[in-house]
Amino acid sequence: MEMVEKRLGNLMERTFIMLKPDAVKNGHIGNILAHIQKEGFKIKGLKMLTLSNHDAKQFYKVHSARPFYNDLCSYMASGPIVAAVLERDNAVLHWRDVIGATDPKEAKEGTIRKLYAESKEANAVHGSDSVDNADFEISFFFKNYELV
Ligand code: IDP
Ligand code: MG
Repeated sequence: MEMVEKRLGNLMERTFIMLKPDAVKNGHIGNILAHIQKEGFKIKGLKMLTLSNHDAKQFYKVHSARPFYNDLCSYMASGPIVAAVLERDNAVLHWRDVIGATDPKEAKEGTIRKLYAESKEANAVHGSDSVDNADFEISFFFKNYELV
């Protein structure tokens, strides 16, 4: 039994997510957390905070050459966000499926962005795009003792 648990444990993966300022402002925290739990994710860390512009720029520095970078960083610093660490098998890709395309107009029915996003920029949620980036993003927001 212990062996089986160990092997199952190894399949678990973590991803980093945010509920962006539009999702918080529009009162979607509860619905999105319910969606997360319905999809079988365990919440390993959770906090609400407001990013400074400087922190947003650090977090999104991979996008610093993209034309939307400055607007995106100001937007992400414009109001409270919820940051969370989620765990399940295949967490990174599964969360990307659950949230849908970057532009809510292109997101499939039933995805979080289709349900709750305002626009391509104010698109309700963030999700890490790889396991390596998830590790960086988790450590950007959470100390080890803040993860259960
Ligand atoms: P993703 O969040 O679906 O991974 P990325 O391409 O990594 O999308 O872009 C990061 C974030 O930058 C998006 O979630 C969105 O908020 C914003 N963004 C991306 N493309 C555009 C754009 O063309 N116009 C405005 N904002 C954008
Ligand atoms: Mg991305």
